[in-house]
Amino acid sequence: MKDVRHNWTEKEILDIYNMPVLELVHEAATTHRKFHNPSEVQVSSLLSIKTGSCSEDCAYCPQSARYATGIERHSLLPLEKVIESAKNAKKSGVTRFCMGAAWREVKDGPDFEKVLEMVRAVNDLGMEVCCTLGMLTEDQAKKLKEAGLYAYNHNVDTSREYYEKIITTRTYDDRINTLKKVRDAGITVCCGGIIGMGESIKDRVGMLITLSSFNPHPESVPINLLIPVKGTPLGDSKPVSVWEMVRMVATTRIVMPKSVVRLSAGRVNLSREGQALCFLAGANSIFLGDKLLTQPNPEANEDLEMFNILGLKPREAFKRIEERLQSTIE
Ligand code: SAM
Ligand code: DTB
Ligand code: SF4
Repeated sequence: MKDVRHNWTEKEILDIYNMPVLELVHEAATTHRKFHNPSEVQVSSLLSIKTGSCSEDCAYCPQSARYATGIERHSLLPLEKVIESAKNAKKSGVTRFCMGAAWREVKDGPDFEKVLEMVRAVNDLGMEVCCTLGMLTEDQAKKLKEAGLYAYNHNVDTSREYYEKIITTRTYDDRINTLKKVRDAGITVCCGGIIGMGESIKDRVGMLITLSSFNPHPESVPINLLIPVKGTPLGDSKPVSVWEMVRMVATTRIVMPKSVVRLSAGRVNLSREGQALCFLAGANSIFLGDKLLTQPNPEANEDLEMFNILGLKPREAFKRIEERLQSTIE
């Protein structure tokens, strides 16, 4: 059977997700070793370049203007602050720098011009530059590419069916259209979602059907564990068990064998042992640094210590899948 498939069925993915968990981890670890160097982890860091006051109603998000979450809001950061933050990240071994803005969509004008400058500046530091700015037009995607943007993050978040329970101010198809524009502009795609929002296992599988139907698959797939933030509609959500995170990561690895699977938000609520199982099950990217966009992440020192214990090492920048495959074979 072909290694990379775009026609996974619900039954096939459900059967994988529901395997006895150790069998599942073994299968995912085997797939992982076929396509990736299992001791390499891609290390990214996040900077919120514009925080809060977002017009959207995403039920999980502390940055929506509709919920009182007490986060510190700010308009677009000055270029120097961004460069300083990227330089610091580079010093701690980070190879991908991701800039996030709490926008529904990008608007042409001075702010977008400033973002283009930021992209150029971070690219000049020799880092992979990623942005997550909301919806884009074709022209904006092209301009970001020309400025040196390497990846664009735009998540489908959940299944098509569950999506409308979480977000009403834009549609699943709006998201997919932006992702198409990103792909057509020649930017790599970073697209995943969240578990722990009250969705069913079928919804998790539905999200994986959407993601794996993209051809090519997204180069990165972030799996976020919901951080329940007080003031948001999902602030009182029950925590999901670590086994569900392990199952989700493992299933993602099997269904999209060549993609980088990122353990994204929510690592503060996972033990080291829990994260180790996720790495075994095919996760091969994290965010380093004590803050995500607005919410806490483990301290960088603790993560570097975890890497030491687990024998993991940060992967160098711009290493594409073909080169990684080569280094796995060597
Ligand atoms: N405004 C842009 C957008 O929506 O695409 C970019 C920023 S948005 C914060 C990026 C992603 O962060 C969301 O799609 C969601 O998957 C994730 N996220 C936001 N809040 C979260 C939370 N409380 N827990 C886990 N993931 C979260
Ligand atoms: C993604 O999937 N997770 C990151 C990144 N893409 C931009 C964001 C996580 C945000 C967690 C909530 C916060 O810090 O505000
Ligand atoms: Fe706005 Fe993005 Fe948060 Fe939704 S996820 S409220 S679009 S910042």
